[in-house]
Amino acid sequence: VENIASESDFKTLTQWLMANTKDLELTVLMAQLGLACKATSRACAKAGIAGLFGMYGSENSSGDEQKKLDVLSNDIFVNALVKSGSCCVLVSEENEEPIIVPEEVAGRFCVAFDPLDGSSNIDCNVSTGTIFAVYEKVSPGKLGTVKDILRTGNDIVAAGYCMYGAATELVMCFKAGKVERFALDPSLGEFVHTHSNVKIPEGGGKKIYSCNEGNSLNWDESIKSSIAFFKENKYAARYVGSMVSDVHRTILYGGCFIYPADKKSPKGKLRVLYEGFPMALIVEAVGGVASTGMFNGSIQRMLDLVPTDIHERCPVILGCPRDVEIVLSYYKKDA
Ligand code: AHM
Ligand code: MG
Repeated sequence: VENIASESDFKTLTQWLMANTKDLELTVLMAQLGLACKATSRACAKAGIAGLFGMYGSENSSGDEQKKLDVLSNDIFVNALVKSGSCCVLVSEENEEPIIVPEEVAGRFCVAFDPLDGSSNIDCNVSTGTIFAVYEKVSPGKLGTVKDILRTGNDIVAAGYCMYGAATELVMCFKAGKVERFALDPSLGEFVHTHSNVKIPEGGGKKIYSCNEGNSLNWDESIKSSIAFFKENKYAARYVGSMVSDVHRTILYGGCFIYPADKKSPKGKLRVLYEGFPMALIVEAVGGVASTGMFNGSIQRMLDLVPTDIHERCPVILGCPRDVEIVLSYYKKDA
């Protein structure tokens, strides 16, 4: 449902949250996530002027070298979430260990996030994004534990992403709910609600496949056959290299996004908790499919995975049912 805001009648993220969540603590948390997205958007927009491009000079949890904007955006999210009083455990791509929030300021929720995904695109001003998943604490007491967040994707209570592109857009969804779209109005400094109940195009939309074909020599036969099928059927190739942008396009235009396991990376590249799960939840909620493809001996629905490590990886095959089913059918045939 399109709901383009007029100059005199619009709904901000805070107004939308107050009208649509009965849970005050969750409202506070989502508003703080929105605030951190705005601060990150501001940092990306003025990076060239403020000297924020380039390396920071250290490595993150996965051994990737950190950029200045990786570190800054991580600080923005950690500070906003700890101060919100609504979180007990934070897992960030940029922190090797989970952050256990001190008891005095702890709340009910656990958040896994990648503060600035698409690092390779930062310095040349190509779109990046933030991805997040929210769980509700299950262990007793005020202090959270890592077990509160090492859970299947089916337990997620809210998930979303923010894209720092030509416009800054926030897309989010509460468990089993509708997917909502907000755009940052820079002059107002507020996220304004633009679309309700976002759906992937019926029938699959544009014929687009999205993957890093530079890895194709390492792919398994099923992925090779799938991409060959897409080419034979006149699909277009589109790959930004920022998961948020590639998934956002897939949701709005259709097609599929693939980051498979391959000979070099038998678990794939993307991380379960703060890349795979939140995107899988959103993609399913818009009517798409999110799978791992053949992984550990079977084809698995991504949200059914149970991570045992906070930085665990998984292969990702997601998008419209038309195209994901093609990939899965090759996996079934080759099994
Ligand atoms: P990052 O978290 O280090 O930025 O890596 C994640 C990104 C995703 O945004 C994107 O889908 C993928 O890595 C691109 O990887 P590649 O450069 O191998 O194609
Ligand atoms: Mg990432």
